Amino acid sequence: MSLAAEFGITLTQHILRKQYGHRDARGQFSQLLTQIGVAGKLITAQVRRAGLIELWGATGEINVQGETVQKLDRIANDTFIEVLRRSGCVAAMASEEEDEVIEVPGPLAGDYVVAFDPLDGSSNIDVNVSIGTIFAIYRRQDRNEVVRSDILRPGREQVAAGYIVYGPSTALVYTDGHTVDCFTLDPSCGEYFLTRENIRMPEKSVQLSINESNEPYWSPWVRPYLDAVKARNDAEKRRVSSRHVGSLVADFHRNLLKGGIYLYPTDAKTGRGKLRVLYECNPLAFIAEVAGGAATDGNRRILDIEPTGLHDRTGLVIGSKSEVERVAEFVEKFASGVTGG
Ligand code: FDP
Repeated sequence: MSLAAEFGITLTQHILRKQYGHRDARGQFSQLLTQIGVAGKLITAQVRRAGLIELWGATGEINVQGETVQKLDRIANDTFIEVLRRSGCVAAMASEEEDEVIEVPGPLAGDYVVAFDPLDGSSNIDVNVSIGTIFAIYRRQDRNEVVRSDILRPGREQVAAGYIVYGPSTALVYTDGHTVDCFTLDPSCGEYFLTRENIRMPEKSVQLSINESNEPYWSPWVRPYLDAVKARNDAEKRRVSSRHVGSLVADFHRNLLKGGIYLYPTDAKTGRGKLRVLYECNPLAFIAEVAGGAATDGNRRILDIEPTGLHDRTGLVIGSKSEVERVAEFVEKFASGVTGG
């Protein structure tokens, strides 16, 4: 076997293979996905050095070149924006780190709009725990100008979505609405290789991810739901395990591969959730659905939420379909005041 045949399929080869199935494709979508991969490599390089920079920064927050050490989430944000801006594929962007929409004017403006969280799980950066970039891709609606509805639109209109987890290895997962595929970055050659094709989220939910210290703010259905999940564990010999990284993207990635549910319920007093609709919940919900899972805010499908602001928040229940449906039963039961049984 030749050396080339021993390699896996690279991200670029996979994207091109898919593009050839669309005869009228002009290649801009493929180019955009490839450039997101490039941004992921650049951010990986920074994440891998973060511990070292932190050590240098500890002596006065100045790096070896005499510059103030920037926060990694700012670096990731600037990197993502600049790579996408130069790609020629994007007309506008919305980022967790930016108050307003970032428009790409002139000849560089492309056919797509991207909403992203440059570095999800940022409270885990300083302690060397997995973090990630999450992105949602839409086709722009008006060729001449960026309109409000290019950005503020329901997640069901996404044409692609994905995330890059910076963990023990860097993994890029994306969906084009047909399959969910995972690529792992080989640091020795700087290339992503296809490592999991057409991922299906296991129907059996074996992982439970929730920050239980939020209990004082929960709606009445949450505790009974968790008790029911745990009660079943005894009978079924510990069917689920609690696993909560505290980086949504890492928790989701694990549950996607192993089967599980992640919950960040709305605050019962304010009725507000913590997680952002446009660049956290929508892309992960799209991936979950394509992989056979589900995502709701408790009962309403995440992808049907009509956002009114760039940084709108929602409750999130995402994971194996049957488990998300079971949550909806608890929500309904407690909303209707039927609490017995
Ligand atoms: P972080 O605040 O560290 O950026 O919305 C971001 C997020 O992390 C998620 O990644 C994570 O799951 C969640 O918030 C954690 O929030 P709590 O600390 O309130 O549990």
